[in-house]
Amino acid sequence: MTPDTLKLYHSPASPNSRRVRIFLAEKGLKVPLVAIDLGKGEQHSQAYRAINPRRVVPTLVLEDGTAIGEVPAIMRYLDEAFPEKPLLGATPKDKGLIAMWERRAELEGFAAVMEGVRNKIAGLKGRAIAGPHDYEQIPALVERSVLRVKNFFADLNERLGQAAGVIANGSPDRGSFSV
Ligand SMILES: N[C@@H](CCC(=O)N[C@@H](CS)C(=O)NCC(=O)O)C(=O)O
Repeated sequence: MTPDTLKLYHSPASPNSRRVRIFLAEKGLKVPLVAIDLGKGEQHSQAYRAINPRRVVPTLVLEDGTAIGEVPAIMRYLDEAFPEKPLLGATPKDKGLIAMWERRAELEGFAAVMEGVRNKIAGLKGRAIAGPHDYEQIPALVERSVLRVKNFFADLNERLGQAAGVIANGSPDRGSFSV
């Protein structure tokens, strides 16, 4: 199997799609891209729903038609299918540490930003949560989201300071570099 037999359904402006495009670039993989226009609501079309009933991007489609949604799942598939340059860890310890930092960054940083954006911008009225169901915005969540993001960056800075120490001490540990 080669990367050109895969297809990544994505949107150029979507942060979740971007995570996968960055991952592909870091691994040096060229996967054919199919753009879904979220502004025009293409994610809700019958054609796209047949690929991903959750109506979100990104989706990775394999040669046999299997569709994998959810960014961490797509990254996991790519890292295991093309193991030459593992980005998610090569040993059980590294895999565990990287999964831990990845999940923290997603839950505490990425989700916090998304909560603020989706509850604020006019274009997402009635669509406060991506997916097959419509949810009204809750403006009060925006202020809390700003605080969550601030705290996330402060915590991240502290972590990066510790990781810099690990690098300086000459004991490289890939898990320490995953955020
Ligand atoms: N949990 C999903 C989230 C995917 C998601 O929220 N994608 C957004 C773009 S960043 C989307 O497709 N939004 C469509 C919409 O808002 O209707 C993942 O990890 O892939």
